[in-house]
Amino acid sequence: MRVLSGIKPTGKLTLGNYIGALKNFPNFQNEGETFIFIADLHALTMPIDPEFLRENSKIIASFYLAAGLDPKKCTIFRQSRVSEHSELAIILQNYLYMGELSRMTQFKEKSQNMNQNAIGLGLFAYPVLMAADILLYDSDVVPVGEDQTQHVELARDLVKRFNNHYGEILKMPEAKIGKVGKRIMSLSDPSKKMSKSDPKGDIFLLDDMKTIRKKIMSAVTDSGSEVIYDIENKPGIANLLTIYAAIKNITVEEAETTFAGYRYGDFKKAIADAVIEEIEPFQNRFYTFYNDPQTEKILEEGEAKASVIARVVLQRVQQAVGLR
Ligand code: ATP
Ligand code: LTN
Repeated sequence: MRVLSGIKPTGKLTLGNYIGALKNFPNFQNEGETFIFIADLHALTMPIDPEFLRENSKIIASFYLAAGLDPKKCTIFRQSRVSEHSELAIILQNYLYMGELSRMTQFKEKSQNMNQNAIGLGLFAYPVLMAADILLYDSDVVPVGEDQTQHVELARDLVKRFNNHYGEILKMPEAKIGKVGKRIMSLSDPSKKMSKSDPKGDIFLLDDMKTIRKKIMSAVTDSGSEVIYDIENKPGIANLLTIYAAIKNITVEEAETTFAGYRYGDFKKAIADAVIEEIEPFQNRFYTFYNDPQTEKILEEGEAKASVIARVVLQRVQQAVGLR
């Protein structure tokens, strides 16, 4: 079994990224051949400062290692350094259609406030490159948060279309979403996804513990007093219960039972304790890898390894379409 996923170095990673993606990645490396990359080409789809992009790529690599990814068991690399990603994307762009790309939620959300005459082609074609990322490794499983499943579905449509035309060339991938915490909401507005491009109300993974506690204690809840899991009427409380359940690897029902009869203040304090207990040692591991020159070597080795595997699939596709 092949597993592949990535995170784009667009902003400061949040607790949502940790729960929805980072925390789950290491579980896969014992089950199959795992490829985890830094989606730096995808980061260029929105305006980004070059220095920040470079720095953030290094930060994400260190997060991967801190989360427990082991370079002996898993290939970790920068997308842009494995040029096969770009080469395959250029071919695959011909098998996804403008109609379907324009219906992607992420595209609609990211482009709605932009000058409609200045939307980059890369943002529009984002799912093409993402399909190339996935298909380049004959991936079976793609662990992602809920917001990315639409892109994986599109990659699946592409496989059907392509294979119908050329025979069994591309492998059919499947998205894998964590049971708990597939969509962590913003602490300041629980109707919105916690996102790294939204500076308000999010817990960033490199926030100091005092800030994390403060953000959780001031999370938006409601005027009631019962700690129950009710997404419709108590989205703030439901979100905090989800965060707790995901961190403790329990179900939201179990979390609900744990906090039955708690007052909001005590409840929030317990959530803050749990988040800090998880994130503090994670941060310490992060800084160790961040300051270790070996981290760059790990990426370079990963890139060499990834390229060997990617080249095989790329050549298979080139052959199928008549480029070889
Ligand atoms: P941006 O705000 O720049 O679009 P993002 O915070 O959504 O970024 P991505 O790089 O798109 O982050 O996501 C990395 C991974 O984290 C993806 O698998 C995504 O599904 C997951 N993820 C992101 N936000 C959340 C969230 N709030 N809850 C759960 N998973 C999330
Ligand atoms: N779009 C993803 C990042 C990403 C990805 C991928 C995830 C780029 N290519 C391939 C899984 C598989 C995101 O926003 N997290």
